[in-house]
Amino acid sequence: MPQDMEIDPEVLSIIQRAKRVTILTGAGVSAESGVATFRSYKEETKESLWSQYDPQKMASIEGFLKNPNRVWQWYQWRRSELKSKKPNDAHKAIAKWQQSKDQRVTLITQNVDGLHQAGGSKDVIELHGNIWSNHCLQCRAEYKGNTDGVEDVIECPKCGGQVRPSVVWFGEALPEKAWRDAESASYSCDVFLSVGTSSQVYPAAGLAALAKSQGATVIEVNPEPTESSVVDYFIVGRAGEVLINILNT
Ligand code: BV8
Ligand code: ZN
Repeated sequence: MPQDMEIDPEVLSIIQRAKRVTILTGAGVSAESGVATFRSYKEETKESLWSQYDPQKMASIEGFLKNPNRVWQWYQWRRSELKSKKPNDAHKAIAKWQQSKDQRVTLITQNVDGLHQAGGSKDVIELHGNIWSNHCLQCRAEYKGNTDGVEDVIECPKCGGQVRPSVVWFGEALPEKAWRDAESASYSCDVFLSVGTSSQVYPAAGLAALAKSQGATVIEVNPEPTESSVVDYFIVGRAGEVLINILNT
């Protein structure tokens, strides 16, 4: 879909008339930076030995307790893959949009890659944590040591517990403040923009319905529209070109 793609003028005016816009992003926003999405994980990692592992099993407390070193090494591999990734047009467009004087734009992300911040975004609500931070499983103290090249699970200097990545694993509760901020931003928006997410992981996937229940217009940006029943308008396209178009029109 070329840069000069046409977004339905009616949808465009709804977005531009909005005073409060809440954006929820998923792995699709980082796809244009070359970061594997969860859905395309198998396809995009088929070269690596990690393709045989199910992300949902690896990203779980059960997975970590069963084989801490393997899960730690999986995150070290993902970090090494991410190191060379740069923020793309979608990240930069959202960061610019957040500077808008006449619209309050709140950014909620499911991504743990930190590319929104690298793209210039401030106040990013990270629902599922951040892969560049670590903390102790036992005493929850943040671990600030350098973990580059460390292949085995690190022992917490405070309590001897196991150090783990500060991401939210399946079956774990989301960070309280982040969830509260995400809920209130969804409750209090005119437009809820769901960008690059398959809307299958909860409770994040429930935020659009929250917004709709408060009268917001729900708009989805995705080259493969989801079947989500709460979406009012589907903008079928890639995040980078769609967001640049929204901003430039
Ligand atoms: C919890 C961090 C309870 C880790 C992640 C209700 C119903 C069913 C199940 C549940 C439910 N409630 C809870 C559950 C269980 C579970 C869940 O939702 N399971 C799903 C799979 C059915 N949820 C949980 O376990 C949550 N915790 O419920 O705890 C609790 C409560 C209180 C007290 C104690 C416990 C925790 C969920 C968070 C898990 N952690 N990540 C890590 O990264 O290692 S989730 C992870 O996967 C990501 O963060 C993200 O959320 C998700 C992947 O989804 P997407 O981002 O949408 O990516 P995906 O690949 O699926 O899709 C990409 C999309 O982009 C596609 O649509 C594609 O078309 C599009 N795309 C591609 N290219 C582009 C593009 N779009 C635009 N532009 C492009 N260029
Ligand atoms: Zn500890």
